[in-house]
Amino acid sequence: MSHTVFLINGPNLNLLGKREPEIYGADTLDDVTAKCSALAGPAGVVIRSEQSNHEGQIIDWIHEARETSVAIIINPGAFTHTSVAIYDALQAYEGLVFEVHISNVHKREAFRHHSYVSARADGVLAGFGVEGYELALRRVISLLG
Ligand code: CA2
Repeated sequence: MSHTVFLINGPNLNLLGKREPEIYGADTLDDVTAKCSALAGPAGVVIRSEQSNHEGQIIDWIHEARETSVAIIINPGAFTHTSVAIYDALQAYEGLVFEVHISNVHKREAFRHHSYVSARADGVLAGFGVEGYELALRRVISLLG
């Protein structure tokens, strides 16, 4: 039986690979999804990948994941640092949660140092570029056994 892992990206990450490559690299979100799907396939995992600039949409996807997905890999973008609502939605989700940040948020402005999501996440990756998504997925696959 195949497992679904829900890859959720938050605001402005639709610009990945199109702006600020010195911070976020040259890969687009489609490239990230393709790389994760290539890694997932042989492990019997299916990737569902979505991006939204809207907090409520992200919350709706987290609720949907309660019924459909064994794990969530989430880069909540700037909502990381502001959203109690995304934290609450993740608290109601029982599967694995991995938080990914492309940049090392701890090396950046102080307002990026706190994450509401980290208090729920099973693991946090920051500063591994877009490879962080694949590293999180490797961990999910390993934990699924
Ligand atoms: O490092 C990360 O992945 C962040 O989650 C990215 C967010 C930022 O607010 C967080 O503090 C750290 C910003 C996403 C913006 O994405 C862009 C990608 C390419 C070009 C412009 C913006």
